[in-house]
Amino acid sequence: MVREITLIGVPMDLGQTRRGVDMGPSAIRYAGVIERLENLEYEVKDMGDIKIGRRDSTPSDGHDNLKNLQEVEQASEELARAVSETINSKRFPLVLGGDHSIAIGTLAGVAKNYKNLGVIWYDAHGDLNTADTSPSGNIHGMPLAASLGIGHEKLTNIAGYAPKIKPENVVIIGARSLDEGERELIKEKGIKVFTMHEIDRLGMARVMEETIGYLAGCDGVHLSLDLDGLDPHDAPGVGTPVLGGISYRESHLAMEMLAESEVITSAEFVEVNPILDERNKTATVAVALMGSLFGEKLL
Ligand code: HAR
Ligand code: MN
Ligand code: MN
Ligand code: MN
Repeated sequence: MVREITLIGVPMDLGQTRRGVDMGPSAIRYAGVIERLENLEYEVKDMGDIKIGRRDSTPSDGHDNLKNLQEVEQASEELARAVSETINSKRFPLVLGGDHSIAIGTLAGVAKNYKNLGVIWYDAHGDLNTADTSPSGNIHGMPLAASLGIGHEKLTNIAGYAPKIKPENVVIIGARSLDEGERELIKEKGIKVFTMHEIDRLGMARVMEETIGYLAGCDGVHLSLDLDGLDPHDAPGVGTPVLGGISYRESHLAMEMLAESEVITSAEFVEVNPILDERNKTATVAVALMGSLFGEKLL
């Protein structure tokens, strides 16, 4: 693992309608992310936050089912530049959200630096909607589709190229709330998904072994961890909680196995909403998982 980490905060809340997720980066910093990583002997630089536009500041100009499209597009371009510059300077980009729409910009910045990027999408949701299939018009339900080159050109073409990733290089872990259009896309593209059913049945150790094996041909692997992948008992501070999720312990095991395999080359932790949280529990969980991802050991 690269020993130099750059933190990039993205106080984005325009990819969905609940307020408060823009405070996610602050909550994660407050939960001690820098100290946690420095204790593991990483050199950590916090580049601060990407600038986010105002909610509803531009008319929808006909994109009826893509809320705040213009502002999401602008922030994604800026984030893509920051992430790519980080990788160019041989540092590990650790992106702090913000709602999951930020993955569009993160992946735009990451993928241009790899020939065959793998992605682990740790989430209750598939985030595979487009304006045509989305039940909400919320762009945080669309970033995986956009990164695959599916959806509105303003979202698929961030940083001037598309697609960012190939369907055969994606593994979704923790899915338990998929919309009809997402299920169809998963089948059509043959995307690898470990739903909660497989996690219950196989156990997290086997799921992670299979995930790491499945992505073995990739020259980099991005971890996109949506805190709502965890069970709401363990991570209550999220905008779209879904019962029956991955436990805190299973998530630690997953991060520890990723650390051991040394496959992860970039990461983002998203959807932390301190307004909906219980005493910053979800940000604290996020930081604890980062600890395991970056090699913290119990003994
Ligand atoms: N699938 C629903 C939609 O597209 C809900 C998406 C919820 N999104 C997130 N991202 N929190 O995973 O509107
Ligand atoms: Mn337009
Ligand atoms: Mn998500
Ligand atoms: Mn989610």
